[in-house]
Amino acid sequence: MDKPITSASTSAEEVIAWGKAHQIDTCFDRADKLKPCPVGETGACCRVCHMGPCRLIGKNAEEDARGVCGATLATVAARNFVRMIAAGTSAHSDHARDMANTLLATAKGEAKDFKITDVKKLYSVAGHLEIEFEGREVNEVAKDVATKFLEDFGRQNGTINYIRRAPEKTRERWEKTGIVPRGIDREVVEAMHRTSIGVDHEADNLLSHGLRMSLANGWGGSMISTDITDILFGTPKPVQAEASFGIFKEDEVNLIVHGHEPTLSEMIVDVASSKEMEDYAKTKGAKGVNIGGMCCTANEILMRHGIPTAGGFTNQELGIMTGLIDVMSVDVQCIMPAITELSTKFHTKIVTTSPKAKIDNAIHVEYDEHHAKDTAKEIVKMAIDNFPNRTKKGSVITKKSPLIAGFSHEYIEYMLGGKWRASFRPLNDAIMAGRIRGVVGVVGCDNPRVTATGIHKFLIRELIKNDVLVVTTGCSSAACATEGYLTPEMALENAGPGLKEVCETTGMPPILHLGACVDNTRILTIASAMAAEGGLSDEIGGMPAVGIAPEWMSEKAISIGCYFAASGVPVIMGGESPVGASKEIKKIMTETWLERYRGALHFEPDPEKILSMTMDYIDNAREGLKLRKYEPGKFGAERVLMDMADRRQIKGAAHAGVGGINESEA
Ligand code: XCC
Ligand code: SF4
Repeated sequence: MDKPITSASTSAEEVIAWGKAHQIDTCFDRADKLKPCPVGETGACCRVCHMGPCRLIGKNAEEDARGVCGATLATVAARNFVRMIAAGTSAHSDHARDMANTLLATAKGEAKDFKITDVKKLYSVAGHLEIEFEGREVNEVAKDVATKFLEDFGRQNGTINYIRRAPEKTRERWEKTGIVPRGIDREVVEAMHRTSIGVDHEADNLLSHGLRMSLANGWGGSMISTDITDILFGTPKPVQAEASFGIFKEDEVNLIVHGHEPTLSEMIVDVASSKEMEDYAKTKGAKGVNIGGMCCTANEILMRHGIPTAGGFTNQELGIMTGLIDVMSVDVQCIMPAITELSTKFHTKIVTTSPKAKIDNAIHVEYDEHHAKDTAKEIVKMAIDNFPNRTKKGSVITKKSPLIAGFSHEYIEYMLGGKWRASFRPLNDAIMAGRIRGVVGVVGCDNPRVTATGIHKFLIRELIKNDVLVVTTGCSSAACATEGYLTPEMALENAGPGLKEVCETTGMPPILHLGACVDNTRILTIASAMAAEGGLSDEIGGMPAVGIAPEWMSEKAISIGCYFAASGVPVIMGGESPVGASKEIKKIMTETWLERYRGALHFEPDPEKILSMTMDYIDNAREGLKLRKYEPGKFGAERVLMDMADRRQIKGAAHAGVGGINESEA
């Protein structure tokens, strides 16, 4: 087999090797054994009706092949793609709906374990929603905010609220092409209708609706989720933490929360640190309860509490194979069903908590926001009770890396401009001067089909070396975290001289961890603020900015890629194209969308090509904006490298800046 390397992380490799020696299969082995279906992989298989499934293959499939109904390859591939957007949009938005319901229940006093933590954020959200907040009860404002958000889901006419947060020019493009989203649920239902047998057959028309639906995610569901999570649990600001398997503790109960939702995990974090639970853990011979995270649930509590992360998607099975996890509590999304079977080889208990996400052979402890703390207690107790059952078997673990995470829109603004004149001006200026060449979001999943986490790390290293500021979310940020990339030390050594200079003056690391996958919307609002600040593009399109999801696998990543493209950002997705069978579709996504929205969606498996395409987009955008031509090494070259003591100070400053926002918390 031509795939000897499975992960680009040394600690992951260690566990995988241990697994191999003990005949334990993981997603890496299964990916090797199970090659992707070549017809489905390129979008050429239609199974939307039972005259099929129709496989539109052959040398001249694009011209000649037809389904039983007469559907062309472009129709079939577009339909498949739109259904991916529908699923991805649904995942983020259904999560957002739960957040809105939790906010409403909290405001009404029905969810007693939750409270409004960040009143300042609540007010700023109320401002966006044109809800009066001055002189009103906090909970009354929160009730109105939650209600208004909930209306966005079922709205039949008009547009979703947050569309108004986009730059005017960006919005005009959507209006002109008829893709302003109405209701979140409505766009998904309409997508399922249009893609059912015998309805919409024109690829461009189908894909336009796909974009409208993705905007309902980006400027709707996901953005709502980010804002409500900030309101309930606090807007993130830099925190220090640790990552990788070394966060598991031999002498403490290890309870790992995995999935995407922050609500129950917040309660678990709270309960686990209580005296009651600590004392209880001691009765079972453990020194305490250690909480860790996986995937995006990890990102949520990492950014707000400095809870360590065991890593991203491909680390979930490996974590169990250390034999040190007493309970893995999962909520929704990106949970491999393989973990329950795997857990039987160890003492680990898998607990499912959402009525939407059960797994065979898991223990189900159902969460609802009205009894959040009780549920959390039950799970923490279960983990403690399971601690004495730990056996010695399991892979050795050798590593953990320090990190700084938690850069919200609000914090970046504060970090750049200070408390009284928070602004994106310095960032725009640095880009205009060419100190920073451009900004790239490296986001999304890690994937066992490639050298997992390797493409993320390759691209990020190259980008910062070329003076490109990197923002990261989701499992890409976990890939960075577990490898020690999210520290000023590690990154400053690798950043280009211009970027390094900016980082040194502002105390900002060159790789900013912005949060979970729903928090990609922070990138949208940051780009909008940069457009409003002036000096660069006056819309999101045309900025020297690119989005990359180099190892994507989830439908959510497709939805995210689309809302960035529609918002004006050129996006490059790694791997084979899920619409690769149709040249017509490739043309629509790259040429037509670029013309209409100044964004595009590419699929490119070759990491080197991803990098060069990214640089081309950035340099072309700079030229289009008539900015100074980027000259490598122009800035900072004469400066002496900072010594370690200086760097520590920067780290300290980033940490101390913490009190700067959220004054309203108190
Ligand atoms: Fe899932 Fe968000 Fe992908 Fe990671 S990055 S594998 S979607 S957890 Ni969103
Ligand atoms: Fe085949 Fe057309 Fe049915 Fe698709 S909709 S399965 S192409 S007959």
